[in-house]
Amino acid sequence: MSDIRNTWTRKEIEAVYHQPLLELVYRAATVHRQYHDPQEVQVCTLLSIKTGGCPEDCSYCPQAARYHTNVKVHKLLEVDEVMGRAREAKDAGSTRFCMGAAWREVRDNRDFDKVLEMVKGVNGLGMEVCCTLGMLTEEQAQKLQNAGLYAYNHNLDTSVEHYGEIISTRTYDDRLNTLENVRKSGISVCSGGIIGMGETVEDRIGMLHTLVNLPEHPESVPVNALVPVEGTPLENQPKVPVWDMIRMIATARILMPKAMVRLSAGRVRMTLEEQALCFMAGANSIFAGDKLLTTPNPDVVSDGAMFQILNLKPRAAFKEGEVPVKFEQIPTAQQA
Ligand code: SAM
Ligand code: DTB
Ligand code: SF4
Repeated sequence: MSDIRNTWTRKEIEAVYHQPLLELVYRAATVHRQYHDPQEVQVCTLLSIKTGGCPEDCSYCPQAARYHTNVKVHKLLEVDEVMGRAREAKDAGSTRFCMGAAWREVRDNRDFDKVLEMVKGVNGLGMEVCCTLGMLTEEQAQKLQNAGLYAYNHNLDTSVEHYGEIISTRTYDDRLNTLENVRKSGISVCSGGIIGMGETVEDRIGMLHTLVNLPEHPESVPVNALVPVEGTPLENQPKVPVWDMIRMIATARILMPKAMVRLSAGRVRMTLEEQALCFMAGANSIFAGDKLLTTPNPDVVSDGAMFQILNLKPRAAFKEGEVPVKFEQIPTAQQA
């Protein structure tokens, strides 16, 4: 078995990343087979529960109020509507449901109480429930955990060195602090980043270096390719070569063997063959449905065809193993 450690040096990571491409994919595929069933890919669904009007200045993001994008702003959705969407996602084969809010941070108010209700409800459906709501305190993380939250997504996005070029309204340490609060509460950690934002290869390696050397590896690592959105400062960024995406996925797989490595934003611009190489390199999750949070994503029919052609099967919920499975302990709406 390949070793699991959090003592990786930058030099070691560079050596992994810069191997001849096919050698890198072969090694990642080998590690992948030691820890996962290579035919399984988890199908997840995203829902933007509060869209746009965000006070932050993340330069990739269509939801920042200061940029003029075509995003349709809406306040927090009602619990019933979210439950309907979660049931649809479950019926369509998703096992993880991730709710995103365009907030800088969670505030202790009625909206947060509603989100706690949503978490309880979706958990009661037997899905892995994930949230991405911005910064969190330890107490808020604990409340989410008590409500049945399985995972919390909070991306590092890029390296500490490049971070200031992308976001000025909060710091890298703020991000790490939120991840620590999530970890302390016993919620599974989901953290990754975006490539294609004008970063160097060293920045990509730097981000992986920070992730792998956290006290514990994140259980989930989304790798996003920037979706350039008109009106944002990064609207004219050139598309990243798929080979960069493959190198990122393969390196993340080798560094964090047990993690779910998620082929996240950017699939709309990838062919089936390109996505197949990402799965070969160790990606084992996709977001399904024609919308991510606000931007387009491949439709379920083409993803269904992709699963058939590649003989992939959707992965069941709660297979990470090390995180306590809570949903069975919580009465569902019918039992309560
Ligand atoms: N407001 C919360 C936050 O920033 O943590 C949660 C929502 S935010 C949209 C979640 C993540 O989506 C970001 O951290 C970023 O990694 C990713 N993201 C946002 N816009 C993107 C884009 N245009 N292309 C790729 N990924 C993007
Ligand atoms: C992540 O890393 N990627 C997802 C999820 N975490 C929340 C979000 C991608 C968003 C892409 C831009 C949009 O659709 O607004
Ligand atoms: Fe706001 Fe999150 Fe978008 Fe940043 S990424 S502008 S915090 S919604």
